[in-house]
Amino acid sequence: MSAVIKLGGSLITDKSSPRTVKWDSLNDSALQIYKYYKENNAKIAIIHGGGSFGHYEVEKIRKSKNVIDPFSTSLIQESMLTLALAVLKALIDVGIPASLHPTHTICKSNANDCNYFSIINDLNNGLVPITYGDAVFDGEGKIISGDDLSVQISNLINSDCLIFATDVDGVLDEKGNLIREIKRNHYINVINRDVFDVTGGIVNKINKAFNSKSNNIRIVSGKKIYNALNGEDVGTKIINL
Ligand code: IP8
Repeated sequence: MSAVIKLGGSLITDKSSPRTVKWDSLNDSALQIYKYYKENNAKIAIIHGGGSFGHYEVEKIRKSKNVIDPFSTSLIQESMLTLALAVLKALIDVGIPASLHPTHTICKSNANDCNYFSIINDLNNGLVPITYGDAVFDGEGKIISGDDLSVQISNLINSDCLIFATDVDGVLDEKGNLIREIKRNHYINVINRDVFDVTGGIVNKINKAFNSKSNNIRIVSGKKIYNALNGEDVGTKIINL
């Protein structure tokens, strides 16, 4: 079994407070991933988002300078590496052999322009690679979203599932009810809650998810990661046919 799991920034950080990790959610996610990993001897890649680290930093920079220059790129990278170390620690603490691959060390300008060799190599050798949404400087500062990285990695390894874990039950309609499945080209009205999400929020996430070839693509609550990995009908299923 192989799985790609994106831990959303809203799940693992407190978006109302700069640079704040939600340790309870992060530790709980780590435990669920460990359980699945152990039971299935699964190949798992973990990607995480920016939350109150990266997104906060980008917003701050955009308000004051309007461009992401080399120094700003460095500040964003530092904030994301700090969050990545927290994720690494949480995974190691529950017994997952996690290895960290900072995106700016493997990607040039976008998620299609990365060298995923070290991630694939770790996966093939029983480690659980982590990477994350990040900033790179390629003539100008650019933000690479963890959603794009997740889709790319899921396609590269032909993962059985691609799970986007968030702090809500899945994709919610305007009344706050869970949408159980979303098909390509079907018009939906969703709640877009994200006040600061420089990479586009839920609608963008759904559109990106359609690019994965996986058979089990879901946007789920962080409390249901284990269930989603086991193929249970939880959260919102993205039907990519
Ligand atoms: O939260 C964005 O990653 P995402 C990363 O996965 C930064 O879209 C640096 C804002």
